[in-house]
Amino acid sequence: MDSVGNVLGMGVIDLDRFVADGFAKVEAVVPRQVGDAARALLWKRIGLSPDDPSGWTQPVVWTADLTGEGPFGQIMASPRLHAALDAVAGPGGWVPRGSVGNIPVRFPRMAPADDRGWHIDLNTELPDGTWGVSGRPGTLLLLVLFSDVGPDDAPTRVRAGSQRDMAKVLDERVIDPMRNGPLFDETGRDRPVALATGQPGDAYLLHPFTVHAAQEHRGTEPRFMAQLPIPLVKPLAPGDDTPLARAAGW
Ligand SMILES: O=C(O)CCC(=O)C(=O)O
Repeated sequence: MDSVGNVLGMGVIDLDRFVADGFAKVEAVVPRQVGDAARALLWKRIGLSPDDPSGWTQPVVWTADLTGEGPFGQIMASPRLHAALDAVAGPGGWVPRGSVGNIPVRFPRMAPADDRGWHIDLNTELPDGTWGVSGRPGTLLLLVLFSDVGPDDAPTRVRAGSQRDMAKVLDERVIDPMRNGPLFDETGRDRPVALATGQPGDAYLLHPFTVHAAQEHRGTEPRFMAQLPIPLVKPLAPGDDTPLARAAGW
């Protein structure tokens, strides 16, 4: 167990798992009721109803929280979330943000969207303000659940341990993810696949190199989840002494 984790993350995040698998769950960053309140706001925002499936006509509806209103602000201010981020990135190694950002709502009972490819998220800002992917990432990925997500409810798929494979193929160069689909598809493909299941208020921290993908919704209740980058104070690099660096195999 990491010494930082012993002090800051104990009981919040399993750092050994994070280092081995490239992701770990943080249960109840906020109480379930806060996650439920966030979902209620999101239903209004997308103009659909949990009680009227006739309106569920698209496999994915994108919404967002850009202001940190109510429950979203509570989530981003969560002491449990902050402890987990301190444990993974080192105390003060990440930049707080107040809103949860983009939220794909995935609906059941229809042909799935064509957005289920294996990938890692954009992690490196270029001087012109555009983003690419590199082995010196400036972000890690946070997923926050706002609905009950079981194995059939379109949980994000995660190739456990794939961050180590990705660390070997990336370097200082910033690449365009749109031109590197086959690389992402291939990297870590023999790794076991884990599912980001849980309940409203649960979260997952993903290493910026961990390969993951959306999937079809085979359940009955729409899945609400935020996916947001958490900025690092400085880009991750070999020689760093954090669980993030150790997870990369450096
Ligand atoms: O499960 C999802 O909806 C997509 C998750 C994802 O691909 C991401 O966070 O980048």
